[in-house]
This record gives sequence, structure tokens and C-alpha cells, in this order.
Amino acid sequence: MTIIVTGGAGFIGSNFIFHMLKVHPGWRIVCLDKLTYAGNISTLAPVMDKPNFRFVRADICDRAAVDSLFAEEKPDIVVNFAAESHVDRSIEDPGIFLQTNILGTQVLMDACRKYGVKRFHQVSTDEVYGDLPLDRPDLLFTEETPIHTSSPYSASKASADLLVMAYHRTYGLPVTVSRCSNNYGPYQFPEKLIPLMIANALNDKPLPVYGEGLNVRDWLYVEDHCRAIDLILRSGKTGEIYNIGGHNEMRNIDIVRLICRELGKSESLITHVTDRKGHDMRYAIDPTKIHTELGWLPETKFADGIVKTIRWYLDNRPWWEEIVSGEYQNYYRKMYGDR
Ligand code: NAD
Ligand code: TDX
Repeated sequence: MTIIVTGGAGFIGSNFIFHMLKVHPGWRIVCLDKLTYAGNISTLAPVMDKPNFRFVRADICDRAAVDSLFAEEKPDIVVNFAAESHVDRSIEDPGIFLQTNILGTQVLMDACRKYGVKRFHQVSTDEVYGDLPLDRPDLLFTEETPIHTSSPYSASKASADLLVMAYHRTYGLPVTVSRCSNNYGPYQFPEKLIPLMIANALNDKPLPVYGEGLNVRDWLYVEDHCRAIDLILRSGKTGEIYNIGGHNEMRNIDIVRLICRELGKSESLITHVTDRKGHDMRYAIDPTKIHTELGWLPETKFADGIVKTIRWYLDNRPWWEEIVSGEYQNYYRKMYGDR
């Protein structure tokens, strides 16, 4: 079994590669990644020398590069994690989001058709469903919830999902799609809420909470997401969409307070800043389908996962200090300078 994993030098993709090499030691994993600002080759250092692992630096939008890799590797499965993934960046500059997230997905699917790939799995997001009101806790996103996007990021992910389903219907491409809630865990780029707050707190810097911090996200430990995708690849039905989430809704402000408590830092570091444009209020996944059809359940409780995650950032300071010391400083000034 040969799998091409795109975006495997990023947060979830790298965790997925570690997971798959552990649970399927006989499978060959080929990581295709452009190494954008979010991709970090050092993350993959522990597996780089494994005989059943290969890293290839390439852009999923580059047809020639994708074609020659598929010709060489003849993959059985392709799992597409490669994406521009940060909502705030999509608000500043949407173009690259449309390019990578939509057109890149098309390039990969064309190669899958040409080389007879047995499964193309698209890693999507709950953000394609838009948001839910805070005063209706009974409402959850199911796979039937209409697509209703808010940001250029979520619109690009939803567009890709539509294209994936169109390739299934029109060309019979054997696809699956998963839509997961917010992930947290090791190797997440420190522009995202949880690692950003951990890194800032450790450096005694202000903790920039958008608006009142009352927005709700549904958090899932990254390893649970990886197990769900592995299960969909082995037992999921082609042409199907699976929601992934663990019923773990939390307000942003409560997460930031918890991080302060765990790190022994004062809540006076919390600074309320101008809200995100078009900020989604609440996400909440109904994972009934993946539970009843495939037997998936999350294994890590948030209380344990967040402690493990904070411990990981404490134990792996060089990994994120390297990131926050470089180009990230310009990003941070631009995004938070006069917010
Ligand atoms: P990330 O930003 O950490 O990693 C993205 C990876 O893709 C990086 O390694 C980057 O170098 C690579 N990449 C970007 N453009 C590329 C291109 N044109 N060609 C090849 N490689 C390219 O993202 P993440 O948080 O790991 O998210 C992975 C996927 O999961 C994305 O598709 C995202 O939409 C989805 N997702 C993320 C979350 C979350 O909470 N992080 C939740 C649900 C779904
Ligand atoms: O500095 C911040 N302050 C703040 O209050 C940042 C970066 C975020 N926030 C808020 C905005 C959101 O309500 O925290 C919440 C989480 O923000 P992000 O970490 O940027 O995640 P989100 O916008 O929810 O999107 C994430 O989940 C779905 C991922 O980045 C997406 O890739 C995924 O599809």
C-alpha cells in the first residue's frame, strides 16, 4: 500500500504521518509538501530516514511535478491535507487560498484519475457550514447542513469539497471527504489560538483575544482526527462525507484563562483586541454518522489533551522559538500591531 500525503509537513499532516507509520508499518508513505511558511521539514526529522518514508518538496498546483510523482510512486491512496489554513491570512490576502485550496485539489484529482488511484481523501473542515448561534445549543452541524461560508478560507475549502463531489459524480473518482472541528496538539503553527496563547504567555506577552472572547469552538485532539481519517480510508464508503468532532465546545476566553492557569501566568496578560471580520460565532459537530457507521469515538479528553499539548510546547521550545523569531515577527506586527 502506497499513500501520498500532501501537506504532511504541517500540523495535522505530520501527526497523520507519525500515526500511519506507527499503525501500518508495512505501508509506504510519500509526503508531498511545498514547505510554505506553515510547513516545517524539521518536524519530519524523526521519520526522514525510514525506508518506507519519502519526502518530496513540490506544489500541489504544479501539474508536471504532481504527474511525475504519481507516475513514479503509483499511489493506492492520496490524502490531501495541503492547504492555506489560517482564516486571518485569508482575510488579508485571499488569492493564494483559491489557488492552493481549490485549483491544487483539482490538479491532485486529475492525477488520481489518470493513474487509477483507489481513494482520494479530502481533508475538509466544519467551517464550510458557517456558524451557529450561541443561544441554540441544540443545533449541531450534520453532513446535511447546507454549506454557508463566512471567510475566503472557508469559501475556498467549500469550493474544493464541491469539486471533489463533482469528480465523484461525473468521473466516478473514488473520493471521501471529512469535515473536522478545531484541532489542537503538538506541532501546530503558533499563529493559531492555542499555540499562540501558549507561546505569548511563556514570553509574558499580551494575549490578544478577539472581541469579548465569547466565540465557541469544538476542540479535538489531533491524534483523534488522524485515527478518524485512517478509519475512513479503510472502512469509509466512497462518495460519502464524514463529520469528525468530539462534543467539546469551549469559549475562547475560557481556553485562554485555562492556559494562564496551567502556566502559572497572570490573567492580566489577556488583552481584548478588535474582532476578526466576519467572525464565526460557534462551531459544533454532530459526529453521529462516523460513530454509528464506522465506530469512531474520540479517545483524548480535553482536560488531558490540553495539558499534554502545553507540556509539548514547554518541552519543544526550539521548534516554535525558531518560528516566532523569523518572518513571523513581520506577520505578527502586521496582524496585531494596531489592532
Ligand atoms: P497547516 O497550515 O499547519 O499545514 C498546511 C501544510 O500544507 C504545510 O505543510 C504547507 O507547507 C502545505 N502546503 C500549503 N500549500 C501547499 C501547496 N500549494 N502545495 C503543497 N503543500 C502545500 O494546516 P493544518 O492545520 O495542518 O491543516 C491541514 C488540513 O486540515 C487543511 O486542509 C485544513 O483546512 C484542514 N483542517 C484543519 C483544522 C485545524 O484545526 N487546524 C481543522 C479542520 C480541518
Ligand atoms: O489571536 C487570536 N485571538 C483569538 O481570539 C487568534 C489567532 C484567534 N482567536 C480566536 C478566533 C477564533 O474564534 O480563536 C478562535 C480560534 O481561532 P483560530 O485558531 O484561528 O481557528 P479558527 O478560525 O477557528 O479555524 C481553525 O479551525 C478550523 C483552523 O485554523 C482552520 O484551519 C480549520 O479549518
